[in-house]
Amino acid sequence: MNRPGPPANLPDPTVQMSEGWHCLHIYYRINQSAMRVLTDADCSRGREDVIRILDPESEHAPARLQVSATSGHEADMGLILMDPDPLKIDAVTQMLRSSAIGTALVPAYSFVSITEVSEYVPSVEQFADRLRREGLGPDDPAWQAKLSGYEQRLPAMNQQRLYPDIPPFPVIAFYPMNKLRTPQANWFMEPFSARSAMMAEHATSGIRFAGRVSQLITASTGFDDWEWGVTLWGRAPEHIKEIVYSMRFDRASAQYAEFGPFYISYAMSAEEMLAHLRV
Ligand code: 76R
Repeated sequence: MNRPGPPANLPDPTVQMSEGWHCLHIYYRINQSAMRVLTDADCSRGREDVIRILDPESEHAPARLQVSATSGHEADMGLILMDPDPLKIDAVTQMLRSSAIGTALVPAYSFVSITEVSEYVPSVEQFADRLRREGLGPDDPAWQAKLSGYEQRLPAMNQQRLYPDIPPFPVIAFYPMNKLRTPQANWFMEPFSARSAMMAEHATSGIRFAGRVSQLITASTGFDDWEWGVTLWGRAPEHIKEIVYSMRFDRASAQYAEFGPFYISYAMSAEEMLAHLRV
C-alpha cells in the first residue's frame, strides 16, 4: 500500500526549541528528619555539593539559574532554571537528588514551561493601529517618534521574552494561571480583536510598574497543569502586592483569570540560602 510519507524538508527531530528556552520553577522543602540521620561528613559534603550544583557560573549550569529562599510552610528554597536543553535543566534536579543531602531535599512544587512571545505583543503595524485608535495620525509630530521608538525597542523586548535576563531585584513572586473556559466567561471563545483589546488594557496597567516590577510570562499549555507561569521580580515587596491587586481590576484578569498557588521568595546565592536555612 502506498502510505503518504512525512512531508519533505522537515527539520531533524529535537528536544530543543526552534526559538526560546525551556523553563523550570521548582521548590524544595528541607526534611529535618532526613537531615538528622545524616553524618556530619555527609552534611558538609552535601553543602559543598549544593553550592557546586547551584553555581550559575559552573559548566553544567543551565543558561539561567536563580536560587532563592521561600517564605511560608510550603517550601524552603526555590529555583528558576532556563536553558535551550530540557535535560540540562532536569540534570540539576537529578544532581540535587543524588547529592549527599539529597534525601533531605523534598520537592514541594514544580512548574514546567517554555518562553514565548505572546500573540498579543503588537507588531509595528498593530502598534500603529493602536496609535490611530488613540487619536494620533501620521501627520502628528509625535507619530514618527512613537512608531520608530517602538520599532527600535521591539527586537530587544522579544529577545528578553525568549531569552530572559534575570533582573537584579530581590523579591520573586511566582504563580501559575489560566484564562477561564466557563459558559459565563470563556476567553478562548472571544474573537482575537476583543482579546487583543483586553491585553492592551493589561499591558497599559503593567507598564505603570516599569522599574519596580519585571515580569516573565512562560507558556505551559501542554507542559503543565496551568496555561501560564507568572514570574514577577520586585524591587521591593510592596510592588508585588500592588501590581497583582491592581491587575485584578483589568478585564483580562477580573473576568477571565484563574490563579494557582502563590510563592514568594527572596533571591540569594546557594551559599547564603544554605546558611539561611540552617542546613
Ligand atoms: O510583553 C509585553 O510587555 C507586551 C504586553 C504584555 C503581554 C502580551 C504584557 C505586559 N503582558 C502580556 C501577556 Mn502580562 N502579566 C500577567 C500577570 O495577576 C494577574 O492578574 C495576571 C498575571 C502579571 C502580573 C503581568 C504583568 N501577561 C501576558 C499573558 C499571556 C497572555 C497570552 O499570551 O495569551 C499573561 C498570562 C499575563 C499575565 N504584563 C505586562 C505584566 C506587566 C508588568 C506588563 C508590562 C510589561 C512592561 O513593562 O513592558
